[in-house]
Amino acid sequence: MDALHDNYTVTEDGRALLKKADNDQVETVWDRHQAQQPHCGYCETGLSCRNCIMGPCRVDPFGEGPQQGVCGADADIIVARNLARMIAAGAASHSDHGRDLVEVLLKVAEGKAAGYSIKDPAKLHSVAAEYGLAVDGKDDLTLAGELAHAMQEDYGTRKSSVTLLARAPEKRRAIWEKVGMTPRGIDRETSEAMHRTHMGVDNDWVSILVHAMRNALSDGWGGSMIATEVSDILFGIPQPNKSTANIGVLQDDKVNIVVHGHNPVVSETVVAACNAPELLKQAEENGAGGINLVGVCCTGNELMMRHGLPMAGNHLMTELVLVTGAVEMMIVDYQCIMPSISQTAACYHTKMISTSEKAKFPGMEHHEFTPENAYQKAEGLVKAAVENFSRRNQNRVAIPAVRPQEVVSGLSVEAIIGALGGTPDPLIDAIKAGKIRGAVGVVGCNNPKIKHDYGHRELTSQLIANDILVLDTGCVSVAHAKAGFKTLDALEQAGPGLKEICTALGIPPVLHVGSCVDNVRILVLVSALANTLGCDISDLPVAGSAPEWYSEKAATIGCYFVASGVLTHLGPMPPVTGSMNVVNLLTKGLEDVVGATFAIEPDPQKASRIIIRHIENKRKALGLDSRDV
Ligand code: CUV
Ligand code: SF4
Repeated sequence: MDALHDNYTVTEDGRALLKKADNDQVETVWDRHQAQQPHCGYCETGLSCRNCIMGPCRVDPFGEGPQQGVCGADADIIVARNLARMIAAGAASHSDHGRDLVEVLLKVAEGKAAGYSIKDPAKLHSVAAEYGLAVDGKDDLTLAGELAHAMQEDYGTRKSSVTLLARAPEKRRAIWEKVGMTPRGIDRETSEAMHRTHMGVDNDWVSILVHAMRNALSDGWGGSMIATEVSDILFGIPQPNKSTANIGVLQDDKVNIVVHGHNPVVSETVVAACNAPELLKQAEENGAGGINLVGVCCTGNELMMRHGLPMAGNHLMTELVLVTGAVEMMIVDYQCIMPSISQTAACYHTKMISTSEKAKFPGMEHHEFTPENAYQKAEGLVKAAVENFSRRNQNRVAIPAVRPQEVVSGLSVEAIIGALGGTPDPLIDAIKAGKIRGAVGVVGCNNPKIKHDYGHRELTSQLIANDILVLDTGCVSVAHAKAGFKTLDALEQAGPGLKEICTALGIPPVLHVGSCVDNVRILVLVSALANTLGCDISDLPVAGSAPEWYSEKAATIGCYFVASGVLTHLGPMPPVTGSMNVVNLLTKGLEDVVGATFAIEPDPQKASRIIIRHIENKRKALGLDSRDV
């Protein structure tokens, strides 16, 4: 069994907990992944369709069985439609997260959201100005209301393009205009994606995919960007901070509360409640040494970025965190929350709490959070967690003895520019001088198809050793944190040029820029670099990578990176191999359309070489020195 666990994860805490899960007879995501083998080949290649009930249909990849669905759709059409629906779901998820934040902003403006406030009025003013609002002499709440309404307009269809698209370099916007990818309303593009992929609508696979890219852009430069900006306005722009990561952040003698999901709207109020003096006093009275709030997944990332909150683990660790038996309560919002986790929790004393009407789970207690009641709800939940401490079954508690790894977090674009002394110029100079070869956003999830955190660690260690600056978000950022990449000590593993520059700036070689919606911070940064250099994003020596992605949201992120001109590597293969036309378009043809493609390579070593070669080629094209790889 131990050998098997070594195949599941590269992490020490993960292996220890897999062993405990076995002893405790708790099933994990890896067990269920085994039980699914072999996966359906039609679905894996994208060749099955159930878009209508003349079907379900499938196309035989070997050319022997049927080559068309009942309606006549062939492999190209079916694969393209399936991919488009995947991207629509990802765009819908991130953009709906943004919408919830805009609604909180509006309630704050109306004085109806007692637990929230405007933490960053300067950002409120600057974003409002970008929306063309008259900001002078207006008080914060009036402006917040106007901005919320203007953002809601972006979701609809009344404009020819989403507002924040203006942040993209002019050359990039011209490309989108030319190829028909300029995103109009956020909801419009997603809704249109569903329309186009209905039986008998868009049956030109190229045109389906062009729209899918436009849909992804409506999220990247629309819904997700709004999510990040409003989070900063409401909760503050992240600034560099010190934190810790891995399972060792759970504490034996304290009330452990874990927040899980993506939207900081709920968890920010939990942070506040955990500091309430009367609750801390109650924890003591119950025999606990205090309240220990930690995060997992992207909700954890949001709180780590803004509060330096400790991080217990990423996607594949979410069940295992509960297997410690030391968690009094897990509070979830939405996205990437495996419905299995309430079964896991049922083996221990852990209380499981859902908070959003759109994300309910069997076996969880539901406590609906609204902007009006959020803080009160949070207080009530923390109180219940404190009370649950005495119900711990000490025989089943075992937190693996790993020392929490130190982490530097909070590298928002504002913080990065701050570290650079107020302008992106020092970074550009370092790139021009060849000390830093380029930058890569390593982002995305875990997937049991890939050894947990292996892809992230391997790829990133190669990149930094080759003088490439790494920015991370999502589950990758947790993997990197646990591997120790986000400390100044990690500069020992960096190439000489990267080490020199990062040492001078006092930053690690791997920068935590946030959660998955915060991938837009990378778009903002590359736009700033391109604008300063007077070039397009596709001219820059940069790339994106999702070595262990699993989710529909990650597919959408990959698409908006590529459509924005950034070569993007994917570890796991998306379900497209049933159509060589689609594969060729994604991995080659898009170069002529948007100046970037996908590169698909499960082996992180090989992937690093693809990325390094790409960066050196881009350097050459810019007239900078380039190394042979
Ligand atoms: Ni989005 S990164 S599993 S929690 S999308 Fe979720 Fe953040 Fe992947 Fe991880
Ligand atoms: Fe079959 Fe066409 Fe219906 Fe899909 S849309 S299920 S291919 S008939």
